[in-house]
Amino acid sequence: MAEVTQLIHDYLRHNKKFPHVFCPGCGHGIVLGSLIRSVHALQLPKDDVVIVAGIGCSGRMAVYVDFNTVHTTHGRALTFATGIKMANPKLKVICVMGDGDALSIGGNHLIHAARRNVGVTALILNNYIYGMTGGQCSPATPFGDTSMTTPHGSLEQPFDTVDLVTAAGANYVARGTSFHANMLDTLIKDAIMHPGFSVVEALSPCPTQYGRKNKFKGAVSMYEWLKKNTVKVENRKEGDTRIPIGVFRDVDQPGLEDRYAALKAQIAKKDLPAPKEAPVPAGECAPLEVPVEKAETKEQA
Ligand SMILES: Cc1ncc(C[n+]2csc(CCOP(=O)(O)OP(=O)(O)O)c2C)c(N)n1
Ligand code: SF4
Repeated sequence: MAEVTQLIHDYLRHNKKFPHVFCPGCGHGIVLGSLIRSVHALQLPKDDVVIVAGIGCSGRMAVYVDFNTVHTTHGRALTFATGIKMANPKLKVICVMGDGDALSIGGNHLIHAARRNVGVTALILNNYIYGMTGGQCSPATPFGDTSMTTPHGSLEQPFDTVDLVTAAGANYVARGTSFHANMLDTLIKDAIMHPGFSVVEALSPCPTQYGRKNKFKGAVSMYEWLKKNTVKVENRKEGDTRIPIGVFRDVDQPGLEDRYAALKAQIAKKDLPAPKEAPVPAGECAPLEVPVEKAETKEQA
């Protein structure tokens, strides 16, 4: 207990920014605890850590923690995070987003951060819904589930975050849940230390919006659901319909900031490879004849 109190004093802006906004039973507080325990276990100096967040209940994390923090606009957190990492690659930049933030308005930034493989950790808190704004459907809302904007059930298939960022090129991709807090600590620690773009999706119950609309009896039943409906990816057998959790991709491609630093060093040493020649078009090219209308001047008229 004393250790937890110490962590609260060390890592939270407890005397400035509390009480917090999280509803009773919300999974976001558990993910916040995991994030703090991970940074603490890695012994990272607080000044070397930057938390960048968008807008949403999940985005409030950036307000509560006592690191360098930037609470940005909805959907754009990854753009700020990319800039911070490129400007100062020695920082550990952790970008906290909800599923709406990361997959809907910010979906474009997510796939491009993965494609660029920039050295940022994206922590995506997936509660299957827009929590903060009253429970609208998100790109992660499961097919058939109810939300404020899908009262008869969603007709759309959701994104699979893991598949999406894996296909787009992220170096490290993992999924955990707020129920499996110890595993989540490990995944976040690994992600923070991994070079290149790392993504941890945390399935994190929203009892107030998603839970009520989808007939869960309360927060406890949502955690029981997570326990029953997930399986470690290494134990998954063919035909198992439970949600796999664990590490899905773990490769070591250099991050964008490393490739950029290498190029800068080459330029400084004037040690650049010759530029690639422009491709020669195949076949004969007839000069393009563009009809030019002669404008009549006043004198000619
Ligand atoms: C540009 C812009 N569009 C919309 C909003 C309104 N808005 C605030 S939070 C949010 C969605 C939050 O859902 P999510 O990102 O899943 O986070 P959660 O609250 O569930 O943690 C929206 C649509 C906004 N603040 N800015
Ligand atoms: S609305 Fe949902 S996501 Fe937001 S704090 Fe409440 S339980 Fe958590």
